[in-house]
Amino acid sequence: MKAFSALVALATFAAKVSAHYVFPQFIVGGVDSSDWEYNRQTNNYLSNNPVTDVTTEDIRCYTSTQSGTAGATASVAAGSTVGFISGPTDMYHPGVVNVYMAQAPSGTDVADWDGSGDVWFRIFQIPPVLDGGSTITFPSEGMTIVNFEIPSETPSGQYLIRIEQIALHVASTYGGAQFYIACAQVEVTNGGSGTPGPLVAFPGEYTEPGILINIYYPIPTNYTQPGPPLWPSTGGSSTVESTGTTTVKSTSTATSSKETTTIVTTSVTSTAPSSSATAAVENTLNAAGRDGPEPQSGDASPFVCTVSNEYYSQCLPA
Ligand SMILES: [Cu+2]
Repeated sequence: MKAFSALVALATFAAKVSAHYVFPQFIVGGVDSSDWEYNRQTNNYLSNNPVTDVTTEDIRCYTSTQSGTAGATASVAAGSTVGFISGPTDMYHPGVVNVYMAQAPSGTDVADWDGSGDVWFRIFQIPPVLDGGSTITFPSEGMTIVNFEIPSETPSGQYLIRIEQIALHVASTYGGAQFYIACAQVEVTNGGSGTPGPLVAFPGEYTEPGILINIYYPIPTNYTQPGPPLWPSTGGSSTVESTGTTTVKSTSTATSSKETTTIVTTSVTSTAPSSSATAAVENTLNAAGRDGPEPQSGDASPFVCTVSNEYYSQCLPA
């Protein structure tokens, strides 16, 4: 019986680590939706397996093998709080969260729209917490509910809202990062008069910074959250000035003790930093050596990770 119990325990553990997760539920008006009510049913609704190829259409909403675009459209007020719920498990991988929105072209019902083109702006993030190389922690790890606000400046209209958790536990080789994705269909009401941006495309936006990274050794000293600057820019609203020019400054040094700071100052007549300026910033950041080397033998990593295939891996305390 003892051997049997051990076997059951092992099987349970194996099921847990391979279960993965999806985002079937949306929260609007404080009410949890049913599964895939407002969220488009994703390819992995049964397998829960992640997207690992950033160049595929599935990096957008992960719906390529689903017929039609399931889901109703939720009415949400600008400035209100909405959310996504993961299932069947919490987001048990270490990783970062981004939330994007994209407005359907006028005259197009969002339920019939694929979200292609330079249309996505980033409104929310849960980045890692770093302390200069001693530790890196991921606040989204273990979360089940991700709440965020629809910016009050968002114009009224129909939108897709895209959530992703980028799991980074096996991200030290190209194609190792795991994207857990869902897109909800919403109609924003009582909107503002903002001009969302910068606008990016999926696929297209993601390459390596913040995605190809070894989070275990050496412990990163800084981290580039994938994606364009948040809209509206956060934490620096007092620094936004009407200067008539658009400048993008960034500071990124190997000795920085906190995450990379990107300061965006934009004029009231400019909708967004130019893409070339953004690209320059990203190139500069990439040159900081964020993609750490592979672990060395005898390193100080607290985990040993075993990759069985692209969908199954586990990291255990060394
Ligand atoms: Cu996994």
